[in-house]
Amino acid sequence: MRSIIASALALCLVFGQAIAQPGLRGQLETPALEYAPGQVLVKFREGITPAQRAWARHITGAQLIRRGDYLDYELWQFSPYADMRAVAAQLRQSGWFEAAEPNWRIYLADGWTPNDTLYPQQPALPFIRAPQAWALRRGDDNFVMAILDTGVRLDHLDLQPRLLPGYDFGGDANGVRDNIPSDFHGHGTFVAGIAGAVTNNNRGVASVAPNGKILPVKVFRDGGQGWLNDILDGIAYTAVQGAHAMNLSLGNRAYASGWDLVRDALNAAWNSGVVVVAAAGNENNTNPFYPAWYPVCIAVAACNLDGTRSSVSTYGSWVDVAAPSGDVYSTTMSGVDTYGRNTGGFTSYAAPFVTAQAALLYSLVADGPSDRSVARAQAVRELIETTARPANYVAWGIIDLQASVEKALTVPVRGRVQIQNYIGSYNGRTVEVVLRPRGGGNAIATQSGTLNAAGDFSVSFFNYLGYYDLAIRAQGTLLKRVPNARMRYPGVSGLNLTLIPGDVNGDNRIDDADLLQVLFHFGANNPSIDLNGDGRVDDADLLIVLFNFGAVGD
Ligand SMILES: [Ca+2]
Ligand SMILES: [Ca+2]
Ligand SMILES: [Ca+2]
Ligand SMILES: [Ca+2]
Repeated sequence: MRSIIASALALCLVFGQAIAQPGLRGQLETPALEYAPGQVLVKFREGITPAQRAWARHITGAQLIRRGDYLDYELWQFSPYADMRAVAAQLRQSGWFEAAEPNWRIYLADGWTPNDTLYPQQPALPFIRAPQAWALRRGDDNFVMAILDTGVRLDHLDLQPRLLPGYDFGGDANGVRDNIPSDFHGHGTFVAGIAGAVTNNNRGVASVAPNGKILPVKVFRDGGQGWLNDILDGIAYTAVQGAHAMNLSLGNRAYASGWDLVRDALNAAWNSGVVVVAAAGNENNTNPFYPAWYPVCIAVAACNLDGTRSSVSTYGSWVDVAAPSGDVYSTTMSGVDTYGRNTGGFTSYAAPFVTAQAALLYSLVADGPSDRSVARAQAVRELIETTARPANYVAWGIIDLQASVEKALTVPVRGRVQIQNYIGSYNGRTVEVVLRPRGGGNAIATQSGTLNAAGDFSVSFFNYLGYYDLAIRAQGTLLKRVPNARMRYPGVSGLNLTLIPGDVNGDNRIDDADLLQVLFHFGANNPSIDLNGDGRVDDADLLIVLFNFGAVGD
C-alpha cells in the first residue's frame, strides 16, 4: 500500500507542474496537431486495479468522461485551458500508464466519390485531387462562375439546375442580342460542364465545383465569331451581376490595341472582386496570347494526365498555372443528356478547372456572396497559385484542388506578446492560443507554439472558418481575449498583446495556488515558474504574484 501511495504522490506533484510547464511542449516537436480541449486518453499498465484508477483520477483532478467500449482506455477531462501535450507527457512519466495521449483530432483520409455515371471516365478529377478536396468542402451555391463563351445548352439535364439566367451579347446567328444565351456552337456547353455540371445526381459527368452557380454570358455568334464590343459588354455585365470568377476560354495571338480595352475592363472586374481566369492559348510556344497575357488574368496552360505539357498548349513564365485537358469528359450541346470526351489538350478546357476552383475557394474566404473585393479575389488567386504542384513550363505549376482547399482551411494566427515585468529573452517561451465561440463560451480548440526573442508567435488552426474569440497566453500569464477574430486565409495577424504574469499553474487566475508554486520552487531555475525570465525563481517572481494577486484572465 505504501508504494502505491508513494507513486500516487509522485504523480500528483509531477502533474501539479504539468499545467505550469508548457515548456515540455516545445521539446516534443509535435507538429501543429489539434486535440480536444482538456481531454487526454489514458491506458493503464497491467495490474492497476479499479480502485487505484479512481485514486489516480482523484489526485490528478481528472474527470472520467468515458471508457473504451472495446479497448481498455479511459478518456479524462481536465480544464479546457490545460496544455494537453504537457499533461500527457507528465502522465507518461509517472509510470502508471502504458499510454497517455491528448485526444487528437483525426481527419478523413478518403475522398468523396460522386455517383455520376461517367465519373469513372473523368481521370482529370482525381488528377487534381478533387475527391480529397470534396471530402472537406464542395463549394457553395451562392457563388457564381461566369462563362464568357458561345452560350450554354440551357435545357441540358446535367447543367440546367445550375444555370443563372445570363445574357446573350453575341446574338445568335444574326447579332441580335437577347436574354437567351443558348449555345449552337458547342464550345460553351463543354466548358460550362467542366466547371459546373450537376454533380452527384446519378447522371452524366461530375464537375470541379460540385456546388456553385453558372452565369452563361454569350459573347460569340453561333458561327464562332466574336466582336470586341460584345466581349467588353460581357465582362462588365459579369462584374455587375456579382460573379466571383470569370472564365475566358478565348483570345487571340495577334495583338491589337483593342485588347487594351479588354484589359481595362478585366482590371475593373478584378477591382470589384472577380477572379479572372483565361486560357493561355494553343500555340505551342511562349508568345503572348491575349487576354491571358495581361497580369490581371490567371493564365492557364493545358497539361496531360502524366503532368507533362499538352503538345498544343502555350507555355512559359508568363503563364501562371496548368490544368488538365489531355482527357476531359463534359456536357455537349447535341442533346439534353449528351456527353463527350476531348483529348485535344486545348487550353480552353483547362481554364474552367481553375475557374471552378476559384469559385469554390471564394466561398471559403468570403463572408457570403456579397463580400466581393479585390482582397478576396487576391486571396483566392494566391491559394490557387501557391498550392500548385511545380511544373517547369508554367510559373507556379499544376493546380491541386486538395492542397488549395486545405490551405484555405488552415488559418494562421500571428502576433507579438509582451509580458509585464519580464526582463529575460522570450526565445522558446511557449504561447497558447485558445479558440472560443464569439461572445463567450468554452474552448473549442487550442494551439500552442513558441515565441522568438522579440515575442513573435504563429500558430495555425485547421477547419475553423468564421468569427471566433481568441484567448492568448504565454507561459505563466493570464489569458488575454481577442474578440471577433475572422478566421480565414490569409489569417489573423498583427495581434499585439501585453500579458499579465503570475498564473503559474495555468488555471487563468492568480491566487494562493500560484504563490505556493513559487514558494515551493524558490531558488530553482524553473522556466515555467520564473515569471520575470531572469533565470531563477526568487522574490522578484513572488512579488509579481502578490502584485497581480486576485486577477483573473479573460
Ligand atoms: Ca440568344
Ligand atoms: Ca452529373
Ligand atoms: Ca493560477
Ligand atoms: Ca525570476
